[in-house]
Amino acid sequence: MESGEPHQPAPPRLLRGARRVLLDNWTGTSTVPSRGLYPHQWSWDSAFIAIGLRHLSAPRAQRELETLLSAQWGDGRIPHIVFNPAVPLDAYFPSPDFWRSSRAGAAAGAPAAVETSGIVQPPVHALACLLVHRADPRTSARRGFLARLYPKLAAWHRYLTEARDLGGHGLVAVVHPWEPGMDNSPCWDAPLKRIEPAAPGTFRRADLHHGAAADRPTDLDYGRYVRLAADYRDRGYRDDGPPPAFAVEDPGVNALLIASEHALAEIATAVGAAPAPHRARARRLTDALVKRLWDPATGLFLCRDLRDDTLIPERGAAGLLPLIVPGLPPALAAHLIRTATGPHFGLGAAARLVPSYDLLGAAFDASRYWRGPAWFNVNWLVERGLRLHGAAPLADTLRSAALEVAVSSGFAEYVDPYTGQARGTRNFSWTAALALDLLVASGGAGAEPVAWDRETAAVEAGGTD
Ligand code: 9WN
Repeated sequence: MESGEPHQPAPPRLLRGARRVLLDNWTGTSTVPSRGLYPHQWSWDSAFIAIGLRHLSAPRAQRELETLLSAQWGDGRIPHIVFNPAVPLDAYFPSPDFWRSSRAGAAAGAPAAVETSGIVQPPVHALACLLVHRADPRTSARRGFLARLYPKLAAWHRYLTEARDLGGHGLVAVVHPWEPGMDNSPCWDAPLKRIEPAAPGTFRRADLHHGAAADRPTDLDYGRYVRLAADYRDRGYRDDGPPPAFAVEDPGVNALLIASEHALAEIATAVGAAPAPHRARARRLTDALVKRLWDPATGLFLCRDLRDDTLIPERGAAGLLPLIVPGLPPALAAHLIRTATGPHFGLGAAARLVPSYDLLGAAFDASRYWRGPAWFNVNWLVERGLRLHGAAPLADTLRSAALEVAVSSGFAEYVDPYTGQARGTRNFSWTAALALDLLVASGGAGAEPVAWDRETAAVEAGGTD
């Protein structure tokens, strides 16, 4: 580290490094999660990226979200990938010719002019829009940022709370393990067992060209992901009709929706719309979240498998994410914090960063994707939740650890939760963006904007396309 102190954060190095990652990964209208492994635009990545990008260029952060929302479907869904037509088909799998959104999704309102996936990711977008707006309210107002995005965000939340309330209990259900963003979490092992995998020779993974196989999901998991996605596509990406083979109520997705619904209430106020319906919906969702997914025995929120309406007995990091819900009952928040600092997640003790899965779980693997490694978006959310619920000293500890590890790992996609050693790809956009956000929040860097290029200058001058 530049300072010569092995365990001190290095703000100048972090600032320079994070800026370089975000600059290199910018395509002109949005940011790729990583140049090699993920060469298109991803939904929740863009939300997290915009949260960091706002400190460097608020217009560029606005543009990031606008680009994503311009690919919204007529039924309100925001697709989990927006494909860049300039990228070769074999650079990422599943590619646009697998999803075939403009044809297969036509009845659901898939756009004709851009190819996307047909599934979704967690709704962090309204929260991101609000934070981006706050970074530079004048430019935001001049560009009509919130006024243009508010109806789109409202339609997105309507899609989730109506079309995706598959259990009819007032919570959103996911229909594919990629939807909650934590692809191969051990929470999906039991529901995935029922799925007949696509035959190995029928698809070609591209991810193994960019990373160690031991850090990535197995071929068997991939076969099941492909089968579920193909089945959803073949039913026209419709959410009515017979229940899908995989349907789970996930605490992370629902907690993020609630946090975003609170943000939407503030956005509504800013654009002269009524905030009350959003607040009421946030309260209803919070009640349902507690009723359906809180498990007092483990002190954690669990996933519920809608096929047999039972809680899945695995401790995933998504179960800690309700900490970001403003209206969470204080006793539950206190219990969740005890769980986070206990032996299963090791926060402030055995683990440097919160792992993606139970340190003591039978399926724990410190290297493999969402089966143990620590991810920076999860840690950013937990840090925020700890602060929200009165645990500022613990949040400070987590923030310092995240800043150190972000730099020392080369802005890794994920890290070993005990050692902080890099796993997955490097120069990963949300790691850089969220580290930057934590750095600014800690007072370690000014929110000094940078004029990156002429294109950004044009957006700053008021263009909206
Ligand atoms: C599938 C882009 C995405 C993240 C997900 C992460 C990973 C994709 C993949 O990469 O998923 O969507 O190919 O493995 O699990 O959270 O959004 O960074």
